[in-house]
Amino acid sequence: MNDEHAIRAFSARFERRVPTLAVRAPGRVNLIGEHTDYNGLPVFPMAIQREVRIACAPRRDASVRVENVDARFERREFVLVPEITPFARGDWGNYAKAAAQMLVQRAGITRGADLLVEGDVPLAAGLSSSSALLVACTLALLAANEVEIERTELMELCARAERYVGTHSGGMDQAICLGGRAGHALVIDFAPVRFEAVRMPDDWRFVIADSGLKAGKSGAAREGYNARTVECRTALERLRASWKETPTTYAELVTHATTGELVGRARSVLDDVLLRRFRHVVSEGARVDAARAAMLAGDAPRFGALMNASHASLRDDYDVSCPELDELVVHARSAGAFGARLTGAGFGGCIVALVRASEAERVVHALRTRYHAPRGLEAESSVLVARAADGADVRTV
Ligand code: NG1
Repeated sequence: MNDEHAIRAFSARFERRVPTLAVRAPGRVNLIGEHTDYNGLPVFPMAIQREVRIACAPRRDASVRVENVDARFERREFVLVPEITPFARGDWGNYAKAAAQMLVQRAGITRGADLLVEGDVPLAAGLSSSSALLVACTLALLAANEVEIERTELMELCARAERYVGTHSGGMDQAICLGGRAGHALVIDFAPVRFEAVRMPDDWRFVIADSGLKAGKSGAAREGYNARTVECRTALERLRASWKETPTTYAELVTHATTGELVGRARSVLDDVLLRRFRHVVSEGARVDAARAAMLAGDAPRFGALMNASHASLRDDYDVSCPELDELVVHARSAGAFGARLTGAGFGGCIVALVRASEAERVVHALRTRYHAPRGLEAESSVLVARAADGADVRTV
């Protein structure tokens, strides 16, 4: 939406008021490092050109009114008070409430705002539309209250704020949304959050393909996600109880021994399921380090091989893939990708594949004709060549 169009759309919804702030917050694709963030191990995502945008008019009172250009999302209103009661579980307005609750507690904000939301991040596709919405609402309310919070603190605050909607996420999505850098992917570490921007080689492209299977934040996918977080915690606790010198976090653990040694030692302590979860987490953390080195060296075959290994681990050890995602990665590889893997939490959503720039259109076409067209899925919007974008920002209009 251009500025003029945005202003007209805004005025039509909010009694001819005029927005003075424009916020954008990008979605993201995770290149490698899946289900590591909530275990305190690194991730390697990049912000993408798909984004959530908010036009915002600060108010004098404490009311927050949120409208969405997408008619599936009904208008929501609430007031900034010390304890903001959530809407029903799964309600989209809870992302605005999550931002507001966090900012009331952290910064004592008192000024509400009228917010008009629009965006083109596919929903429930593992591209982090929800965190983009939360971050966008946060930046809008901060600016409306003329409060500034330093970016890394904001990353931590937004990660914690998302728990308001019932998600115990690890912090990757909020960090990349706020910290993204055009032309770069970010290696992000946690506790405390810190990151390094790694320049994307000019002839690399990441292709994202949607399986068409929704991996929503409610329902089975969320239960599966939360179950994995518990399993990982349990695995660590069991190891700690049986190895006297065992460090207390995964991050400490991996500095003491190689993946092979850790898995070897865990074998006598953990049952089959916990052992496989553990093996995924520690091996995936190591793959992030190796992938960082491969990107710095411009070694696409190596990066691709690591993506393939990541997918196998997510499928066989972490049990978060599904036949559709497995099929998509096979198509991507056979069309010439260096490597491909599911991206995001899994249980549906998208895959990501590394291809040479000159091959990108060919791989996109192959995926559309082999996977999307036979299923009657909208081929055009289901496959995307990602561009590494800048993180979220707010400007006055
Ligand atoms: P998705 O479901 O792809 O947005 C989730 C978590 C991340 C991370 C990945 C798995 C949320 C908001 N995000 O991402 O923190 O744990 O799964 O690597 O739950």
